[in-house]
Amino acid sequence: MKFNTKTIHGGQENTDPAYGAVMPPIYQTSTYSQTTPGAHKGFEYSRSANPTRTALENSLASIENGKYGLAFGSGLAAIDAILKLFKPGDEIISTNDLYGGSYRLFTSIFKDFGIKFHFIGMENANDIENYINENTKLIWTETPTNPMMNIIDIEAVSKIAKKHKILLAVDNTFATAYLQQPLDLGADIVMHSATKYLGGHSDVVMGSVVVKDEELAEKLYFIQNASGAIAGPMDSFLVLRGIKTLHLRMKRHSENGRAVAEFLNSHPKVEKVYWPGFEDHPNHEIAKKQMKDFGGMVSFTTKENSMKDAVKFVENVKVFTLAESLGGVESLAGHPASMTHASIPKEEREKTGVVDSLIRLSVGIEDEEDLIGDLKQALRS
Ligand code: P1T
Repeated sequence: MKFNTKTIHGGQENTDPAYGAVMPPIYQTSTYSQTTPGAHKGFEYSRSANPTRTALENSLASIENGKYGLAFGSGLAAIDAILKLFKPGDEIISTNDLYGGSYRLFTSIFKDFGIKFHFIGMENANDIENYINENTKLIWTETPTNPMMNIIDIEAVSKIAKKHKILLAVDNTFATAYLQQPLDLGADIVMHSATKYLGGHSDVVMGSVVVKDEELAEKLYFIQNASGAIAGPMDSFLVLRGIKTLHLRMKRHSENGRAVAEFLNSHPKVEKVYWPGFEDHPNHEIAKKQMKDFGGMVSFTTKENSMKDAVKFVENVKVFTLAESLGGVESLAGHPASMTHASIPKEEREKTGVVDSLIRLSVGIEDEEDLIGDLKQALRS
């Protein structure tokens, strides 16, 4: 099955054995009747499994070219479950440019449980080897990174991970399986904030994890059930519906993303635009190699280079909405330093370029002219 068919049918055989409903019903139930203890129709309690969630989990596994999908109550709950694979004394090497909430989870929760983190730039994959020792268990990457749009070479990192028998996890939130398939490039775990492009309509908070390896899947399933941060049936239905148009939306997000990046790049008030589609982006060739297109996320700074100016810009947009999050059909504008990345200490985030004047755009699927017109007027004011 090709990707554009998988988004609609992948893993969806027999999702409603009762009536043949084309969309899997929302099984809004916590429990399932049994005829004698242990005798049931495959479901016993909705923390362990729920048919609507299972339908979504099968779809997730299918679009990521994995075997096993797991849906969690949020992207951070998904990351939390992955990190519970490890124990005190283990070390994790993470990209230093990543979602602020992931950084907060690593440094404010798992560090206290005895896991050691190394945050490093991964634009040159070979740099990772300098941080590997016998305690290293996981390499954590995001690509493109949030919010600096750095590109990490998944295939190159996976070779290093395999050589040292370390797991490689890729947070695929910005690209989605439409643009990039980390498991095919050698990653062991692919994770999403499904809140974003997978859901696609800014109406649900969810996380997903997909793997190929059965033993790893069993460990993650055990954590999902034992810790309990599952996705609910209504939210599972919404994300499953979102995935059915993922290929159409991502194509359009990428077209509008390109138009916005090129417009900003030629604007006299704009200092620097971060978008991997530019030929002078440091890892443009890798982006071209591992992604189908460059997506709808664009970050930039203005020549004024001040916090005041950036804040004024995000206050003045009208078609774009000033809001946290990304990946919905509507365009959003954000100020990472005070919003999504406020939990990273200023000196740490500034090392990676998340300065006070940085603005991040999630370019939606509206008409390109309206989006550019809006950016023009906001830059003018
Ligand atoms: O918000 P949640 O569903 O828990 O997902 C966390 C998360 C994980 N990974 C990446 C790359 C993310 O961007 C996020 C959430 N990000 C935002 C809310 C944001 O505006 O960047």
